[in-house]
Amino acid sequence: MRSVFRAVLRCRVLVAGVVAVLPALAIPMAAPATSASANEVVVGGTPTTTDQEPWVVALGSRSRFGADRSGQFCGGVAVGPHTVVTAAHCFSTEALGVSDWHQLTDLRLIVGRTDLTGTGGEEMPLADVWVNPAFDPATNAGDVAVITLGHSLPAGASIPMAQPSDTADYAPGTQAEVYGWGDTTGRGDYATSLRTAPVSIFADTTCEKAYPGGTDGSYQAATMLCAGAQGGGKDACQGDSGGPLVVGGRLVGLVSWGNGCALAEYPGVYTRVSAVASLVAQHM
Ligand code: 4AZ
Repeated sequence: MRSVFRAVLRCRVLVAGVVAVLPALAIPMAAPATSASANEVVVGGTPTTTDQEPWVVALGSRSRFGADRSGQFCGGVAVGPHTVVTAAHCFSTEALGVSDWHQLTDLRLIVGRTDLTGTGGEEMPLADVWVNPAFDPATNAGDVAVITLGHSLPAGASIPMAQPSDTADYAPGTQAEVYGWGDTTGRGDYATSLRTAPVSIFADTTCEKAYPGGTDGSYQAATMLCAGAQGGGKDACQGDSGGPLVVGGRLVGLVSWGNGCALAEYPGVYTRVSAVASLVAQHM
């Protein structure tokens, strides 16, 4: 698998052939829909804008992912004037095609561009990237990276990270919002304009039952949380990785992994921000 998009294609071929149950590994590996996602809009429901949610940012490389959507391949979240958090797996060799992000010379952070086919907002080079050395691609635990920018983001463009003391604010059943420019159907239909979907925080026991361990990853309540909709139909998907899950104006999760997209029995899994907030703060 050489790129996110090729991986998606490969899996779609698989799906077309047989109903295969193949788990998704983080961003580069798209899981086939077992059946449910055919008519579902994944990052669902509604368009939004970077004017309304200025802390939602995109990572792009035109040379690797094509120019039509500003090269977008992952999301990210501004958490400080010079700091963006995203998923560690967005910086994997599988995603970037090179082992060191410096080699992808047109890698940019895209800020303030709701519509990726336009030229609004700004494209910024990355000054530095800290990829969590403890990220475990087998379980997907610790899926966080911190990007430092050479110059400031627009004032007011950041969102606070949830802290361990905030955990009661997103108990199971709480509504959250996920944001991104990723696949809207689970069939490789990438959005050109920013979208958001409401999802519910699920109980850790539900997440553990869905992902007891195996090739797709294994759910670890201490460092992950999971969210979805009753009956499926609302979820993050390929291309949303690294983007925000927000409750009450706080960043509680980063899109990380899951089996397919929007399937009732397989919720989306997120990096638990409160578990990595102090680690992120050390790299700000
Ligand atoms: C991915 O591959 C991915 N449905 C992101 C989110 C989910 C699955 C896969 C959750 O980037």
